[in-house]
Amino acid sequence: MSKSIKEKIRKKDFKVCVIGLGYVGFPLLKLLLKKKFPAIGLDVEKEVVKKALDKKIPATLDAKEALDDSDCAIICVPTPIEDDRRPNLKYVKSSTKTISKYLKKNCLIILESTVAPGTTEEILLPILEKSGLKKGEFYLAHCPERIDPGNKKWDVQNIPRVIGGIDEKSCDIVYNFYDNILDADILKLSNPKAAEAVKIVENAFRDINIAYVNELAKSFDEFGIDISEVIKGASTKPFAFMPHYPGCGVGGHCIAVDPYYLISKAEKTGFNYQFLKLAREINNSMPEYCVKKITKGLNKAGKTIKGSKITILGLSYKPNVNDTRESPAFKIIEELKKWDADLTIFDPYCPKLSNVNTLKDALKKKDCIVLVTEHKEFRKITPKLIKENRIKVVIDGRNIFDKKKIEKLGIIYEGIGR
Ligand code: SAJ
Repeated sequence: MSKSIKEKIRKKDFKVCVIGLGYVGFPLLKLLLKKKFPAIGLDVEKEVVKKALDKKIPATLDAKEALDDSDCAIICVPTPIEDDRRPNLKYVKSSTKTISKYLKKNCLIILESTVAPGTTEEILLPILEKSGLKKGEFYLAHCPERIDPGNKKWDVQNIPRVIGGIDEKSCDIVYNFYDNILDADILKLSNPKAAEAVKIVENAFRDINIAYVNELAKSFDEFGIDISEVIKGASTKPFAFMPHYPGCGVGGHCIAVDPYYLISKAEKTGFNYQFLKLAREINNSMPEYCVKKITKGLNKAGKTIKGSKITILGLSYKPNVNDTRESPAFKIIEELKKWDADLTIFDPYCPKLSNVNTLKDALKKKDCIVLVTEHKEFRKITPKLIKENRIKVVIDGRNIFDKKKIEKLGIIYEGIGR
């Protein structure tokens, strides 16, 4: 049977439904269509489906239309964390229940959303078996997404992937499927848990490394060491060092979220991830640390937060995108508001959340500017421009400005670790 499925895949006589048309599902759907698969997108948001249809991309709100005659369903829905930082699987569960209604023998079900190890076998498989089909009568695997929003070099087609199937046939057929759409290496792992763990381990690795330099930055502020030059120096080592950079916080729906999947999974078994938790604690402390630097900088100018005109530059969690999920900017703003700050907010990628819409207005007649997101537009802010606007204090939340030149103009500069 798997031979004929592989034949169907090879001939592109293989209908694929992509569930969830966000930053993961939409590029995947476009790639499937580019590779001439009869593919269709399924989403619950009218706007999302309309956007796809406006671009002549087949999409629907109707599960029957999307799934009834599909040979494969790929789940690319969000897996956020709750306020108590526990994983929220409601979208994964509801998508799987929908698939289960239309599940037929020999269908492929692939979970790409990031989940805790064990989710595919412990949550998805039982829901799919409610269809009446049993394990072995359909194919189920986890293939974690690795989309990096804004990355020009690595995209859905060329990013290497890993696959873990609930059985060997599932792994083999899903491997064959991806091999027909990707131009990238694909590694087969022994089970879904390993594949689920890969994604979280790679992102927790990044979180830990960022926490490492964030803690160093706090200490270097005490010691009068410029962490930027230390990282630059350490990066001259041609092996065994991987630079990460301190900042006013770690945002986004990957790095700031994924470690909690492992942490909450481990709590069920009584294991305590001290290291992961400490990294999250340090990174979550950075917005408050940034506010401390704002206070310090203003005090040096004989001012306090209350009564000072402060501009927040950037709301997105990372440069040159308009994604504000888990962004440290909001924690910084919340903290400053507690001190009655007179705030101007400017993010060129988030006009609706800004209260000015030009850099000129963001800088005009301000006492202090706080760089939170290193958008390319903010790299135009030269020491000369800062001086011309008679700004007294610069808080460099991403250490991108020229400290020496700014201080030479008699302007107070506070970075994160410099
Ligand atoms: N950040 C730091 N210091 C650093 C790097 C990042 O403070 O050295 C902060 C950023 O400002 C941001 C947050 O961490 O607030 C996350 O930044 P990110 O560059 O990791 O961006 P993400 O969240 O989009 O991460 C994605 C991830 N991709 C996937 O999960 C598929 C991650 O695995 C990638 O490593 C990352 O992109 C990347 O390298 O761009």
